[in-house]
Amino acid sequence: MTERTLILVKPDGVKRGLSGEVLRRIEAKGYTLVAVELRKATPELLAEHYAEHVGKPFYDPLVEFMLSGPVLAVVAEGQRVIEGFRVLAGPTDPTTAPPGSIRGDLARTWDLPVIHNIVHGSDSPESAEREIGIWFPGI
Ligand code: YYY
Ligand code: MG
Repeated sequence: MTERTLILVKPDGVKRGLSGEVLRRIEAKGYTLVAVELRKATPELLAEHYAEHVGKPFYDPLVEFMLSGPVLAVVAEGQRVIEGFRVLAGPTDPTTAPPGSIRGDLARTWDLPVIHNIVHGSDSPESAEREIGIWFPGI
């Protein structure tokens, strides 16, 4: 089934010049780019985007990190792209994310209060619809 997902290249990825590499991997897999926009997040937008994490120990450092520079907001479309991009990204912890995945190939763990792992990808059809509405209302 064709579906859409919300992908972010986080500030670490943008700063390290990896936006093009992430887009390349999305397109090489055969997914279609529907929207791509360099954006500055806000605390309000992040409270919506990361609603499930508000109040957790890593939430404040996560927001600070996500505000530390621009993010590349992307909507991608394709067959099972929500699950498929999560596999391209790899697991949350870049140290154990397998080689071949974005996080496994391009990120490592730093001694920081929050994990820097280059990309975000929606984790379910419900999350994808909600997150696309937050970042690209009216798309
Ligand atoms: O969906 P995903 O990004 O893989 O992980 P989430 O559990 O949704 O957490 C969002 C974000 O928060 C994660 O990418 C890194 C950070 N984080 C963290 O620093 N420490 C944790 N124990 C859990 C998540
Ligand atoms: Mg998540």
